[in-house]
Amino acid sequence: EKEHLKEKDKIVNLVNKQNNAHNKSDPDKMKDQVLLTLPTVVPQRVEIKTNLSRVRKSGTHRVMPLDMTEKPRDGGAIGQFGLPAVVPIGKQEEMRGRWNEGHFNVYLSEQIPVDRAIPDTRPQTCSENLVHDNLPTTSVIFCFVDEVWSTLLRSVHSVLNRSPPHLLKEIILVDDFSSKDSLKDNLDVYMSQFPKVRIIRLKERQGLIRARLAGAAVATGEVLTFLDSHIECNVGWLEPLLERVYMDRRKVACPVIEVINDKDMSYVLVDNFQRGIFKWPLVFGWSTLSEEVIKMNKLKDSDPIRCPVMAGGLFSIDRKYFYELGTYDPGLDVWGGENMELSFKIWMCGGEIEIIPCSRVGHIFRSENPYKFPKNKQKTVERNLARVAEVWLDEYKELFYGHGYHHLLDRKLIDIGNLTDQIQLRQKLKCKSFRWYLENVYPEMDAPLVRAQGLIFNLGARKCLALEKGIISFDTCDLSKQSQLFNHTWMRLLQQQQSCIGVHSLRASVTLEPCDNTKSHLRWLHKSLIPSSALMEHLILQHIPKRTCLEAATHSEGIRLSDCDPGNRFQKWHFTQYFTP
Ligand code: LR7
Ligand code: MN
Repeated sequence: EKEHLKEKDKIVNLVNKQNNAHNKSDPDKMKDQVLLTLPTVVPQRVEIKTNLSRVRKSGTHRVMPLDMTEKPRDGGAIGQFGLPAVVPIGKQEEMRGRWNEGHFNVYLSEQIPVDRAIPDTRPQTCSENLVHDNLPTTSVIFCFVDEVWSTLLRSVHSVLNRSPPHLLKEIILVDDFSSKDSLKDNLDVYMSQFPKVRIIRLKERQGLIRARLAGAAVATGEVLTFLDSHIECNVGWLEPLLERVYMDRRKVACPVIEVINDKDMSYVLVDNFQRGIFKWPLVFGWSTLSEEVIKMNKLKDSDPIRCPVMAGGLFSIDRKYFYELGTYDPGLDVWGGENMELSFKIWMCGGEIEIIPCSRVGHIFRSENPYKFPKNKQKTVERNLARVAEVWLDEYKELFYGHGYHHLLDRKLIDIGNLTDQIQLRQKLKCKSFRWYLENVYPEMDAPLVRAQGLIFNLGARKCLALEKGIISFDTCDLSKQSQLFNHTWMRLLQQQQSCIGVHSLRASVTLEPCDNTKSHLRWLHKSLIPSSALMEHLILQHIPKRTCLEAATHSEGIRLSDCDPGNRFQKWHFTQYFTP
């Protein structure tokens, strides 16, 4: 109950902090905004009109009206207005045959107009929001590899059709060495009708991280807007993002990511009040703010939501700020982890990440990547995450490695590359610690630095382990004695200060060694030998396949290794305090 209340307070604090921070933007601009309520002050603001009916008024642009929802080019087409499309009976096989081209319904995507209308899913309250009329321009960057043709076009059209022309400086398509020649030739021809679209071709596969950097390098807009290449921008998507960046250049603004159904291509709106979070070992996820928090803070569904981490693919960032932050770690390969890297960098080095509910973009979520990884996918992502952990997590990197990534610590087997530049960058920017990040940005995160701590009590001997003058022995349990206090760390070390309990390689006897996270012979699993039991009892030496348990030696007052035996009380150990279930 108490814990629960503490949790609640933490969340409330966070949201309060969030709300305060909202008002802490650039003081000049805040003043500007206040002044704007007086009619005599010049800068004008434009209202983003929100109309919640499916249909929105069309613009006047001759080639591609700003928004085509009222009178779409082909009102009767399938998938029009974001409605589910159906594959005719006779086409089922063709549909299945083409699925793997993109790991979604490629057949249907081709039938749906490239400029279809989708429902305007913005919350009603967005209509009360105003934006400045002198917003910065943006370069929209799509990088892609072997993207499905129809989907790529729909992504580009949605930007062309639903972005105010004066704010859209250019669209940069970065082809990350696609293998299909047809895609290449057709794209050149097709895009030549749009002066704002530029195509960049990478000479070898770089992966999305370096592909984005290649796009950013040639961008001329004041703000960079990155998008995945299988998206549909919704009505009014751009202005609220640019408004946020304009108000404070250290704000990184993300749209709400809605779902384009991979099976029927329908546009599905998502729940409000979701934020991007991560769980160990650095796994991205969504989490909904609780009713309570929303009520207590009187959050409107159009209020920006601060996010500990971003999903990764869709965001606007001030171009110069992106470079001040040192962009992405260019040592990250192909896919994965870059969203964590940039998120930690932004927060720890003075910026903020927000989801802007008045900006909405649909994304096709696919079950598999439709392109090949030059190396194995898992290994690529792991290596990327290890780079992120080493540069940004400080002492908390043990939580990352300790959640299933021990093997990454063996640098003889896994080369994560040189990190000097990244570490120097963090120092140069005087970024805050990961502890600060956890306490201030993501206090709900469970991040105990060790798995268990305190006395290590032996059930058979009814005494506690003690370490005195470099010798391991038993003593009457006493919490006030430093010599009896140990940690069971995330690397599974049994640690007291710099000393760890290990095993002599030849004699198989218990010894003390300087702690070293890379040494597997110092790792002890703490668990029950009875399969269904939740109790942690036996301390099992991990590196010996035969499973050897730590046992209190009844006569000698010492400890030894023995074959594991679920019934032996002298092999059962308990710590004073556990941080893991
Ligand atoms: O080698 C590559 N080169 C590329 O150019 C690999 C990919 N790409 C392109 C690809 O064509 C696509 O346009 O990069 C873009 C992202 O790749 P996806 O669509 O395969 O990624 P995803 O949507 O599965 O994954 C999410 O996490 C990625 C981690 O690296 C990126 O950050 C993606 O941008 C990100 N997508 C989103 O945030 C959309 C919402 C998904 C969620 C949650
Ligand atoms: Mn994607």
